[in-house]
Amino acid sequence: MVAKPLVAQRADPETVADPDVIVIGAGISGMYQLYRLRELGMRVLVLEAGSDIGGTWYWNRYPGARFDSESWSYGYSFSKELLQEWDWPEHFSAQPDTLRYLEYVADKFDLRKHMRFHSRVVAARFDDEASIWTVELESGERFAAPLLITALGPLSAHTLPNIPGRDSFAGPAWHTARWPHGGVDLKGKRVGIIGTGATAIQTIQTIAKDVGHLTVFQRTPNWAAPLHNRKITDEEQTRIKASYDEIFERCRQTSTCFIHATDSRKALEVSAEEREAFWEKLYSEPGFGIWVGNFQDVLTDPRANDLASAFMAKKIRQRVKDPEVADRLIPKNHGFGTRRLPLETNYFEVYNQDNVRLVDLNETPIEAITPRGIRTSAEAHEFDILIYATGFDGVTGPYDRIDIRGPGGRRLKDDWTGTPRTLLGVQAEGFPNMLMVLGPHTARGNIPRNIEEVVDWVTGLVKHMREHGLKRVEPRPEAVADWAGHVGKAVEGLLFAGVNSWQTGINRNVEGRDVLRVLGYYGGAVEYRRITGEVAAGGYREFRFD
Ligand code: NA7
Repeated sequence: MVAKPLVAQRADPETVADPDVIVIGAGISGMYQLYRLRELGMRVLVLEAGSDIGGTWYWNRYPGARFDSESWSYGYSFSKELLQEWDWPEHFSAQPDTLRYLEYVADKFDLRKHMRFHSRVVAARFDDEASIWTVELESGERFAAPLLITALGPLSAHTLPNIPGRDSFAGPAWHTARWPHGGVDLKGKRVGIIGTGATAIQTIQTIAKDVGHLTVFQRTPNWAAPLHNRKITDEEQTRIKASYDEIFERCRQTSTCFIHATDSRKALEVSAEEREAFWEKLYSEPGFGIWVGNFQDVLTDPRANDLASAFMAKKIRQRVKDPEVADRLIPKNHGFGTRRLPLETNYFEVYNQDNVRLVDLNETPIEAITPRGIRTSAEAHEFDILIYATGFDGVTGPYDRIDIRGPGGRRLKDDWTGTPRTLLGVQAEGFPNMLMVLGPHTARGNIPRNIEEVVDWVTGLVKHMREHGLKRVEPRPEAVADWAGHVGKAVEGLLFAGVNSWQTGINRNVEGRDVLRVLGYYGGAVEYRRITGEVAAGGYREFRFD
């Protein structure tokens, strides 16, 4: 017997009570998935833990939060009208503007009336006989639908540091992904921050000028390159709006969906002068060019990578006055670009300020968080405020936090203790009628571009089912095995695959997440599009339908 879905507790009379599809998450993925499914005439219920839309841009309100994609390559591309209506204020948009953009989209397309907020999903069960998913919220409420689409985001499961005494700190302590909506007054305060990833770098460079004193606790330094952000002028705005077709076409042609295409030359095959000149040029240009538009061998050949790392280390030494501090800021355990490259604005110069101190946790590890601050092996640091910029349990973390059970009680979390098994990253093996947007093994880069492609593809699959009266979809085991082989092959030779980071599934704050895993499809977005396009054109033979 299938649990009858409860009526969503919302004032809006149009709230969907008996959905065809439940979408979990109202971020960029969930919003667009809703839009597309609604076009098919389906009743869609979106369940969202937050109090409003926005996902990443709803949660991550820390000072300095912004994306590293060119704004005009980041927004949704599906509506020409929207593209013409929206003015991005900066080349790399700050979080408040991005959230304002998403709110504009939600209003324009009247998306919220299908959404239920404050609705954190904690469990999802599949009734094998009836082919119905029932999801349960934290509140105990339940909703049921034949199809479940997870739009959880790869970086939504934030993690706190597993340090003794963590909860004993007497003052306010914030994870960057749970930054208070009203902001935090840091003026004149003694602040300690743990972490030096992309988030911490944005936070540190933004707050250093306001705080009384800032102490940065660094376990692993990261390579970082200048963002070179600036305001978009009126002429640029006009030009951008006239060029959207070309911009998105360019994104379609690169393997990461950024506007930056890998250079066809090899670092090892050009002269030292040519190499240096190219790197100087990339270092002076905005965005991810230096990472994904670099010589083609920089992320695959250790010798080329060493040269690039040496160039970046030289830049850090030039920018940081104290040579010892500079040395601590230079990564030693991974090469340039083998972790997600943070882009920065005067980050390294912050360490020239008198009110900023860098504590290298490799020299003096943290022993405990205390009521007054942080105690390392060397000393006790006292703070008014603590900031945890300690990252996320990437890609699989958001799935692990929901008790997802397929036929016979099969638990997704058990299946995914190691590298997940999926078909095209859109379905997990053994979980019928559950489709994923940006789950493991899809191409990732300039995220909204990847999202639009996956959502369009998933929508095509759902449309196919509706047109053929099909009630159930699951991957064929042999197709899963083929895809697993392909995913494994695609990552071969990529230097990042051997380096600890959220991208390789490592998070030392989460039990069991200390083994390298393949969590993306690294054959590039062009190849991913080709393969998924062929599967659709072939009538989805890799899937079994009932
Ligand atoms: P990241 O890149 O995972 O960074 C987390 C940082 O926190 C990193 O420097 C970690 O050091 C540090 N960390 C985590 N736990 C601890 C403990 N227990 N002690 C000391 N230091 C710790 O997350 P971000 O939020 O910066 O960025 C995530 C993505 O968001 C980013 O890639 C962008 O795509 C947007 P570690 O490196 O593990 O030694």
